[in-house]
Amino acid sequence: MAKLDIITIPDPRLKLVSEPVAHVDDRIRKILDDMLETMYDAPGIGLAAIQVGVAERLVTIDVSREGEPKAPLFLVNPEVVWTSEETNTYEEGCLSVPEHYDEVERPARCRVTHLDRDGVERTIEAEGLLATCLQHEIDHLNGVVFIDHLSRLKRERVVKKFSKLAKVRVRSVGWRPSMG
Ligand code: GNR
Ligand code: NI
Repeated sequence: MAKLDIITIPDPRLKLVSEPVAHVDDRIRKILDDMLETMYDAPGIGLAAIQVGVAERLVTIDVSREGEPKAPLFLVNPEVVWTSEETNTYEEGCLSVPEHYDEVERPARCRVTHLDRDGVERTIEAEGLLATCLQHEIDHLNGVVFIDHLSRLKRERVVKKFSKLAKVRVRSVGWRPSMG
């Protein structure tokens, strides 16, 4: 297993629509295992492959609480096939928007079909945090980040802050002692 680097906004790769996976093989299982390790290390409760720069429809999730047994989920080609009329508002965060949290309203319950780590077709009926997390991750596969659900004013503020941070990072990486 290997820990991967997580990309952050405004990296344009986060806007890509990820490609469906044709076959769940060892290459896919290796990416999923590396994603899970990266997610646990971050730590986060979910991760979409595009967050580690891989534009394929792969997601890992574990919403088990501290002290409880780990409950990793591996989802290949996940698809939301039903959502409830009733909605829920959660304070969401994202590993690609570090340390920014905001309320997002989404359907409270959803049904998601996917292939598991062995390529077997599965259906998940979810509510609560799992329902929110599934929708957050599937959004990533479609190039949508949770800040896209905020008002334009809020979103532009967040993007501006992270754009400035990215420039500071580029400047310090580019710095050489000989440059004075
Ligand atoms: O770790 C995460 N926490 C979280 C909290 C509320 C709603 C969604 C999430 S997902 C996030 C990890 C992440 O960025 N996944 O894409
Ligand atoms: Ni996210």
